[in-house]
Amino acid sequence: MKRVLVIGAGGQIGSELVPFLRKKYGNENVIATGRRTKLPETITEHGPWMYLDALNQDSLKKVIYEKSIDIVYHMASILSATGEKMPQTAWDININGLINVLEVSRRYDVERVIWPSSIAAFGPTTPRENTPNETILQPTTMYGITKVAGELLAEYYFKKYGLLTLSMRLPGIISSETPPGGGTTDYAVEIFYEAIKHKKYTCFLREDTMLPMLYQPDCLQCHLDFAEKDPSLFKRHVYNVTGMSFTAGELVAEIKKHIPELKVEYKPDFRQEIADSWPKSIDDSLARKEWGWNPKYDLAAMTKDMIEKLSKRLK
Ligand code: AKB
Repeated sequence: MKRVLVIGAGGQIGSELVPFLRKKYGNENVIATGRRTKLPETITEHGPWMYLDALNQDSLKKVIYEKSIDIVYHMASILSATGEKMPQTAWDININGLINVLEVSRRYDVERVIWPSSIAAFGPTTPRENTPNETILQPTTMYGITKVAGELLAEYYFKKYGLLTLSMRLPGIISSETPPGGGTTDYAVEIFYEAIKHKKYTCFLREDTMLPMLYQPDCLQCHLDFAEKDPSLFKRHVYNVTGMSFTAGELVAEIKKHIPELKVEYKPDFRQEIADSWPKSIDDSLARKEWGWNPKYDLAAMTKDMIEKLSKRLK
């Protein structure tokens, strides 16, 4: 059985990725680690977990060596909006953390390192509609700069040392367990909480802002596919993935089918400029063709499922 390390297990994706991977690899074989966010009981009660700071190479070495890790998921990251407030911290966590993970992984014979990139790797000079996998990467945010640098760094470790590195360029992730923090696409999660709790929401992006998104179950499947699929299927190290694209107004209209009383105001803030520099929609045909990416959720199915899950949880 594979031994898996998840760095950043307290985050929006990590907190659901750990239980998902434990179903596949067994509770004891998936080690959850965190640094800042408290790990949820769904993680700490069912399998191994510990404090780990990816900026500390010695503690990374210790856990990868002692636990004979085969697969590393490096999920710890500062997102786009926080990155604009603290650019140097974003560089430190996103890049110095990543190079430590890559360096220790290649020294201790880790089989695969899976590290999410983002649509933030694209910028205003990239074609914004149906953005191809291979295209111009000139981001204008610090977060985006760390994603482009990270993609190149991960590929370098493959070319130089043969360490298999795989990255998906994630769009906004919509999920019902752990809210995201510090991103530009966060509105698409916040709105569900506010719609259910208060029937009103003030959106920090304009109504006509269109962004690509992905629902958590599809996101988790993508992470598992990167660990499980035959390496020969991957013809590149970075893949565009997407599940849907919608404007803030289209999301509101869809939620109103379930919660007609919802009232939304639009008050764009500094995150509007970030959103305007990103693609509206993504071409993920290479992921579909090369390793069988096949997301299940569209806007209607995601909205229905989010409202059902969150309504139960918030009660
Ligand atoms: C963000 O909004 O910063 C992230 C992302 C698209 O990578 N969700």
